Amino acid sequence: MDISLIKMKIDEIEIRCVKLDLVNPFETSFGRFVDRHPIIVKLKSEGMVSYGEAPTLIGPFYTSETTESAFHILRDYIAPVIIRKEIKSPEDLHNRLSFIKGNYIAKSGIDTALCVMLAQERDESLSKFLGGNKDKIAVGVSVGIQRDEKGKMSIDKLVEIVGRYIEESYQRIKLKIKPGYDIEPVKAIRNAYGNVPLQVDANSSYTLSDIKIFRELDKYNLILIEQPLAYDDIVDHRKLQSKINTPICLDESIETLDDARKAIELGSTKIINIKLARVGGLYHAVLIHNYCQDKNIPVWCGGMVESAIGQSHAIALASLPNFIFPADIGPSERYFVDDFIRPFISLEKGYMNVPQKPGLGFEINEDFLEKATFKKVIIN
Ligand code: OSB
Ligand code: MG
Repeated sequence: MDISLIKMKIDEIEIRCVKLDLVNPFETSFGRFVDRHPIIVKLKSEGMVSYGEAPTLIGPFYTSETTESAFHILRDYIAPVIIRKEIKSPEDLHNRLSFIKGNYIAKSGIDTALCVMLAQERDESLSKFLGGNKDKIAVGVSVGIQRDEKGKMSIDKLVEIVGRYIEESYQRIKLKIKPGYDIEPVKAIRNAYGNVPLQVDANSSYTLSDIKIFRELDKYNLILIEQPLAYDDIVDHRKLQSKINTPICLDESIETLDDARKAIELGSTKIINIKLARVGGLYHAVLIHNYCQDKNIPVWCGGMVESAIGQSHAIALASLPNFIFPADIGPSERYFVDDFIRPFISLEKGYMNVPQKPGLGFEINEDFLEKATFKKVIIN
């Protein structure tokens, strides 16, 4: 990211909590969701506007943050230190925010809006601004735990849904697993579809005492196992990695560049899921990407069912060279009944085009943004 000599005076910050209805419920080891509650941040600067997203969950189920906590941090701690200030670069922004401990998802809301604004000011696409060099990115799909009409977990339904995604040319399948729903779904997919690119995500639902399950999973040629153990652990992950062949890929445990460095040095992770919101936004996502590239650790771009605004930031990020494995980035129609971008972001044979227009590269539908909003504040 080139950080030379541009200055943006932030004239107005709009922070909105929005609700988006999902087309299908999304279930992981930490819960089942029928809608999403991210925060959309809109910045105004000298006649230009830009949009950021803090893709919070309604409760502290994935990380400790929530929609309300991020709204509070954005309104009461982030906005006051940047409103009517000249911001020179993403680095300058994060220096001003460094007094705020944690709260990475909240910070990503302002970071993404600012990066889009700076790219726009320089007449560059967000991808180019970040140092991206791909014009399309490979995408995979994260498939939640499936249930039948009676609410019982259903492997048959999972097999059917995965079949449809394979037909749609998704480049990799990721299955959500949890204790009691792990070997069986993996085995069923291998039996039905052979050696398709497959990985699993436990969202920190196991402990070291489950080693037998991981030894068993080791037989299925998985690309990786994502975040098997506690969200804040890197020591037990190292112990687990030393006992299995399948690469462990940390998600929840990596919130900073230092977390990445320590986990790599310890041998706790062989691949990193870089989720830009979880690491405080695009600036730190790029730093972690660069560090991992230097250490020969491949990365891929994770997602958290972002709106199209957040997906567009992720597409730009995933265009950087060390994003080796397919991304958890999806077309709007797979996730939401309606979304903020017109036309919907779409998928072509398992790839997404990286917009080359300046800034975000997509048009925002303000009418739907207003309709989806349940709480907002404007600071100027
Ligand atoms: O762990 O990767 C995760 C969604 C919300 C919170 C955490 C995770 C996820 C996903 C969604 O897996 C992937 C996607 O955006 O399609
Ligand atoms: Mg994950």
